[in-house]
Amino acid sequence: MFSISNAFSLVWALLFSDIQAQRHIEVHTIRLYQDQCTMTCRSGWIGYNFTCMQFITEEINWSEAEVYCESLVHGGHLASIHSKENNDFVLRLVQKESSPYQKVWIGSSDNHQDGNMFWTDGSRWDYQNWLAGKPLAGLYCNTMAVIQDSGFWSDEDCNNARYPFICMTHVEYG
Ligand SMILES: [Ca+2]
Repeated sequence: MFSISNAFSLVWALLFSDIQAQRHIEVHTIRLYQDQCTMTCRSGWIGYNFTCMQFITEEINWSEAEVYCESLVHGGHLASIHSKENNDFVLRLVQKESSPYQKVWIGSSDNHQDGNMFWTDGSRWDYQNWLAGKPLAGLYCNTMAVIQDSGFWSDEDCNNARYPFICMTHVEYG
C-alpha cells in the first residue's frame, strides 16, 4: 500500500537526486573552467604550485631584498616555503644557477618579536627546516643554505648580512 511516508520518501529521493545532479554539473563546469584557464608566470619566473619564483643574485640585506621583491612585481615578496617539496624546489632553483653563494634569503623572520616567526607574504607558518642548533636569539632574518647543509635554514643579521634571494609572486590567470 502506498502510504504518506512512502510518498514523502519518494519526493525526497527525487529532490536529493536532483541536488546530486546539480552538484555534478557544477563540479563538471568548474573542471571545464580550470581546463580552459591558463596559469602563467612572466618571463624570467619559474612556476611552482600556483606561485612564480625568481632567483635574484644581487647580494643585499634582508629588508632590502624584501623591498626589491615587492617592487619587482605586483604581489611580490621574498619566497615563503610550506613543505619539503617546496623547500627542495627553491634549493634546486638556486643550485641550477651553479652559483657560488653559500646562502639565500627566504621570506621569514622574527624581527617583530624574537621566536615569533612570520612570512612576509602573510602566509601561514606551517613548515620549517632549521639547521641543528638554529634559530638563535638575537638574529632575526632567515636564510636557506645552498652548498654546505643544503636546504637547511639558519637565522642571520638582518642589516649587516648580505645574500642573494628568492622572490615569489602568485601565478597570473589568463
Ligand atoms: Ca632568531
